[in-house]
Amino acid sequence: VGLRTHRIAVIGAPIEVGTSELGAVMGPAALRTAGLVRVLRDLGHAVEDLGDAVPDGPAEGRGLPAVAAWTRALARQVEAALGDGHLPLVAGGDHSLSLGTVEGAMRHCAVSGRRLFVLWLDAHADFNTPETSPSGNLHGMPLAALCGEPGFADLFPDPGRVPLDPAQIHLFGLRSIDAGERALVGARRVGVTDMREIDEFGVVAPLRRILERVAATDGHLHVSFDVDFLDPGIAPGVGTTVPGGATFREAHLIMEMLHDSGLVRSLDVVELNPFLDERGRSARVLVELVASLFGRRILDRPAPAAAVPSGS
Ligand code: EXY
Ligand code: MN
Ligand code: MN
Ligand code: MN
Repeated sequence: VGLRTHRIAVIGAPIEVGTSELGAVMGPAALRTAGLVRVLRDLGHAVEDLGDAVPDGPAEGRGLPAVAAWTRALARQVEAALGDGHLPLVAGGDHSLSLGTVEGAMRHCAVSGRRLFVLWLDAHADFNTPETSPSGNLHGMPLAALCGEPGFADLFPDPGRVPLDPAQIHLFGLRSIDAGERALVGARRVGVTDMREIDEFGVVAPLRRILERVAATDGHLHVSFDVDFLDPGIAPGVGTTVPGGATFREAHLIMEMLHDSGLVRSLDVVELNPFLDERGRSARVLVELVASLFGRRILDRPAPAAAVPSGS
């Protein structure tokens, strides 16, 4: 598979109001320092670094109004970048930023007519509501909010807003879920590939099924990559580590399969906390993985067809 070049719009989202652990505000700077823009340009992509987003309204405090200010700004910027034929790459910042990025992709898809699919690479489900959350941290709630669950009126005040269909979401790498969100994820029939399934079947078969589903409708795949999807041993720079995460090679293979699918049209890289990192190690691992998602190859020959029969 030849390398597909893109016009990539890098947007920093220095947001940490969604969590109680400070530091993710420095995530965009750390990713740039680790060479995020350079590696993409070296691969031949046209990369525009649009700098950091600015919240649309007051953003003090850790409540819904602050997150709503970021969401308005990011939704507008992502929709504009997509409309301009770019692939928005939003570098965070805590996972509440995905309220804006997914909302922006939803608005674009409503115009383009493509179906939006969300691949959520994360140790967590991020499907809590203010009622079910054990922490009150909004970075644990973005998917519930996007799907129109109760408690988020301040975030999406438009009564005519069409919520994200939970069946278009696939959680991948799940290994930490709270009781309340577990009930919701089950009731809403959200797609899930947890670490148990990955341990038993590897990443190829589950991911191939997801990609075939997206390809069947020529959909828009939005990838939301939470650092804590990775094992803390390779990525300690995140505030919500959970043991038993993806190895570098599992994550690397996922990125290469995503590139080869040609289906990724928007990307978030979230939750990097440089304050908890070790000499930029997690930032560098993330940049390596993003490079693989955008076509960095070991050899130029096409990837061998996996042994797994398609649709199995
Ligand atoms: N489920 C826990 C909570 O809701 O507080 C932990 C959430 C961690 C969220 C990080 C972004 O993935
Ligand atoms: Mn441009
Ligand atoms: Mn998350
Ligand atoms: Mn997480």
